[in-house]
Amino acid sequence: MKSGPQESEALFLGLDASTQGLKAVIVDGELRIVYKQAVHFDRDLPEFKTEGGAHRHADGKTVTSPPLMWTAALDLLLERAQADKAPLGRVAAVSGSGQQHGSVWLRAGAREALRRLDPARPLREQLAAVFALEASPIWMDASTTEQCRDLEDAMGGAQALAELTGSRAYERFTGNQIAKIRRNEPEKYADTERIALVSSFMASLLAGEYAPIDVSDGSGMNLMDVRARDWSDAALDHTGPGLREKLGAVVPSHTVVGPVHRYYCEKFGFGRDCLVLAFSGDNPNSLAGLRLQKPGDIAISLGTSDTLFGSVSEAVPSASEGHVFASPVDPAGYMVMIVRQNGSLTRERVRDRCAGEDWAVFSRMLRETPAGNGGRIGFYVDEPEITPPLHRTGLFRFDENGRSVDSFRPAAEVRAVVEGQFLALRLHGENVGLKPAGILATGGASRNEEIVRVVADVFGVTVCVGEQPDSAALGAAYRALHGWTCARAGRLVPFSDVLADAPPFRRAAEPDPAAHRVYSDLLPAYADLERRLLSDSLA
Ligand code: 5FX
Repeated sequence: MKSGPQESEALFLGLDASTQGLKAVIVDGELRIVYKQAVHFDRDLPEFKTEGGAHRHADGKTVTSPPLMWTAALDLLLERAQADKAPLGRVAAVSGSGQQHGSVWLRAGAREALRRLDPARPLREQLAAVFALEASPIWMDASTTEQCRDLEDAMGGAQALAELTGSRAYERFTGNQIAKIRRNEPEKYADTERIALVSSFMASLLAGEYAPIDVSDGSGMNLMDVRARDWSDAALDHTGPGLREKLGAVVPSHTVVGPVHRYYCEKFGFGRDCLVLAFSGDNPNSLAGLRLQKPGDIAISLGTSDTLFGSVSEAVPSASEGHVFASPVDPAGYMVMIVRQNGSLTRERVRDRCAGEDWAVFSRMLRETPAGNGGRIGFYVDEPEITPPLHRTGLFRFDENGRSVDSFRPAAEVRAVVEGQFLALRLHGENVGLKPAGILATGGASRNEEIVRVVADVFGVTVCVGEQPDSAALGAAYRALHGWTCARAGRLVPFSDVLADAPPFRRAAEPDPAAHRVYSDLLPAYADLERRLLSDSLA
């Protein structure tokens, strides 16, 4: 970043309102982290009686969180920062991240309450009465299957809805939650002046004004035309009357919401010209935090579930896999996200059964077996799979002729689980238009060199590794810097320009062209077998 003497003092705050807590990361103009703080909802705000930040209801499907807890957490976090003498006065801009899909229902009068915030009284006291719903539905909620089917029917089917909004109907997506509340609690729907996402609600607290929803988090609602980057009238009309007004505008992710409210200046020492930038969802912010700004930049997070997300230039939405969101860092681009349920725990089960519970043995078996496993293919479905939607669990193994077999020898089993996972990510990534240019592997399994080698060979690109703890909060801080830079320049500055000083990630594996060819040749057979399993699973 080019900076004058004053600018060199400027700092950028990223907040992350996740399911379990609220975090803050402050970076300087060279992207160095200068401060971190966190509030843990269960531990630090026990009066809200959450478990993992949420309330699971007796029906087993409804999951909510109290928005007043998120409100109280902001005061607590900033009090802690102030007690630590964090340099809040030098924060030039703040942006943030919220768990995706969750909604905050604000009644008539909430806007006035936000505008009138009084630094002499805590937020929770001043805002206790603004919520039309005291329990906000969050992303873990699975109670809206009926609304999902209704929406898909009304929009011409799952693929048509995906074409329009970037995803088929998902229970957790906000539009379906809105449709349920509108039907079950019409008086609360009527009483609601603004429906915010968790992200835009947190931005509203800081700005003391209703903050718009950004296009990237707005893509997780089944309500936005993902290409036009505006609400879809057809989806809105189906979901509830007057919804465009209740949702407010949907804006590019680098939009300035306004200056921080004087509440934060007087109480915590923020500068009066500190800007609030639009907040976004946690996955979009992680994309920013992992610096995946160019089409083809991908991250694969190898955790309990394996998640792939990356930047693409075209939207190729699919009803059977993944999500297409508007990009949080490129107003003309998109991001795709694919989640595979059977990740680390599935690898671990195979390790325990076949490699004496030892990762070193697991790695040796990978080293000693050939790429492509002699044509053997396995599907290890310990839990119902999300991508592809395979509800039948079990272990399904096929020999080189596509014949179902009961077992593989241990080393072939080890190779089959790893290859199967990455072939699936490649296949489903390609189905939503992903053309990888480079991969950043994160999460526990990215420390295993042999696993990373399979990733490089399956995708045919260089794999870098690097941990980026708190990537959503960090991404929000980077976006604060980006939005602030654009505001000062009076034009869109490419996100890559503000990341120019970021240290590179470590290159961990280069693809072997011969091995990559083997996988490319194997992929059609893998796709056929997967189709077979899917149709058997539906039968
Ligand atoms: C994404 O679609 C999800 O539902 C989750 O990753 C939430 O964003 C977690 F906060």
